[in-house]
Order: sequence, then C-alpha cells, then structure tokens
Amino acid sequence: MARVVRMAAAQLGPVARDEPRAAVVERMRRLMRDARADGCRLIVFPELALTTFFPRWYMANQAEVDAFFEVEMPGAETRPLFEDAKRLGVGFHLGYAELAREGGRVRRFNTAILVDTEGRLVGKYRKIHLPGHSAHEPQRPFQHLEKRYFEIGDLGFPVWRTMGGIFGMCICNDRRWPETYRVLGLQGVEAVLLGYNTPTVNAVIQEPAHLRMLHHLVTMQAGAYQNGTWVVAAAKCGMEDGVHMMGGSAIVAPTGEIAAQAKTEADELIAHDCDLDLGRYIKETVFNFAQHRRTEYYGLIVERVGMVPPPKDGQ
Ligand code: CDT
Repeated sequence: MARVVRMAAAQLGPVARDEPRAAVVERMRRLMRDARADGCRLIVFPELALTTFFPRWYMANQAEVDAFFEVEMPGAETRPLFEDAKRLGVGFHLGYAELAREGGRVRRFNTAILVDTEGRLVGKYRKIHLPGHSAHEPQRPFQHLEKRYFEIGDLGFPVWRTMGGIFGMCICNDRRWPETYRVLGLQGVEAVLLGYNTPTVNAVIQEPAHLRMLHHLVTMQAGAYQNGTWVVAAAKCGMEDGVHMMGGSAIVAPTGEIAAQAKTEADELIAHDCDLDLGRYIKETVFNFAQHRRTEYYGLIVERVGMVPPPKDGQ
C-alpha cells in the first residue's frame, strides 16, 4: 500500500522588523488551518520564521540581537502552533533563532524543529552551513551576519521515524550542499524539510535573479534525485525591510521533478500528495548505495575542506 503523506510548504511573505511575534504566529495558524482543510498532515514553515531576517543588520548591542531569539520552545507566543498541531492533526517544521543555556553558557543557533501530529516536539536541527561573514562589512548594500550571530550547529544531520516516514531537516544554505542530502540519504531519508531566507540580489557580486532561482531549484532537485527523497522547501520572501527576498517555495519529488511551486511572494500554501515510496526504486537501482558507492575513493571529501589544485608545471 502506498504511503502517501500530503505535505505543504507554507511560504511567508515579509515579516517586518516591528511585526510582533503574535501577529506572525496568527499568519502561520491561518496557513495551518488551510493546510488542514486541504488534507495535509505536515506543514513546513520558513527559516527564522517568527521575525524579520535580522542577520541583514550589524548590531553592536547583544541585547538588541537577542530580542530576535526564542529562549524557550514552545514559549508563550509559539504554544498555539503546538496546540493547533494536536487539534488539527497537522505536524510542522519551524525555523527560529534559538538561545540555549547549556553547560553554564549561552549558546545561539539557527534552529529548526519537527513537531508531530500530536503536538510533540520530535526533532531538532541546528544549522551547520552558516553563510555570510562575521565582521561588519559596511561596503555591502546589506549584511549577512549569520557567522556572527550563530554558532555552527552541533547536532549533525539526524533523521526521525515519525508520521509514517523517515524525515530529515536542514536550513537554507544547507540545501546547496550535496553533503547535506547524502548524510541524510545514508540514513534512508524519505523527506527533507527546510526553510530559507535568500536575498534576490547577491550582495558581493553581480548575479542575475534567474540564476539565483536556478541555483535554489537545481540543488534541491539534484539532492532529491541522488538520494531518492522528497524535498519540501518554504521561503520567507518579498520586500522585507528594504531587501528583496526570493520566493520559489517548492515541493520536489524523488525523481527530481518539481511537484509544486509557489506563484507569489506572499503568504501562500502549496501542497502535494507525497508518496514516500516513490524514491524506493531510485534507492534500489541507480543510487543503491550499498551496491555502488566506492567509499575507498571518497576520502578527500572528509579529509580536505578547501580546494587544493595540483601544482602548475615546473613548481
Ligand atoms: N539564510 C541563508 O542561508 N541564506 C543564504 C544566502 C546566501 S548569500 C550569503 C542562502 O544560501 O540562500
């Protein structure tokens, strides 16, 4: 019997810097109700969904930065999402800035959680590929200070057996890296859930908007096909506090095909009946890892971080 889970990507339009958490949560709750009405069992919200994408600003005052972080999950403002999950029977993936007190110190991560259809928190992922820079670079039209405001995630790329399938998570820039999908693929992932905030303009080099969209889609399509998994990706997009953020939320099938894609740059739900067995033939044939992977030749992937070209003639 086919294992079909109807999944949704809940794209969010811009969240203004002064928009209260409670107002954003109300927008998300409406999308959850729409997802329920559409028969969905799982909904994916964007990266740092509860606030504006604050790494675009340099802030010297840590208290000002910390105002964008959640110190508990659920907290007073996010609890309704958990209650709705249980009441509606719709699980969710949510990205947020996490302030944790661990080992006697304060730690800050760009985090995503997975909540099941009973409203239980079943999984947590902390973003590993943090893009951007750590020092203020005033020459840029806008900053991308994820390396300043977050630590590198320390939880690896786990998967969870829940809601009838095997689910993994990553966050935004992680989706561009084949390593992300392969580590999840080696654990049999059937759906990779992710949110993103991607500026339409490259702040350091001229790059046409159509290429930005191509790179967003092509990496997810390759990751899906090469690991026989669904990929469900939700943007926060539109003109947010003066910076245009890319839309293009998508549900990608294990075949690499785009099954659904957002049309707007506003709050929008896209949904698809995802057959979790669709990737099985890929996992059992062309990408049957046990039969075909040649790990004896892959050592460089973990031994070497940066590219080292061979010496030039005579050197
Ligand atoms: N949020 C996030 O990871 N955004 C990046 C922008 C890259 S430019 C520094 C992304 O990969 O979409």
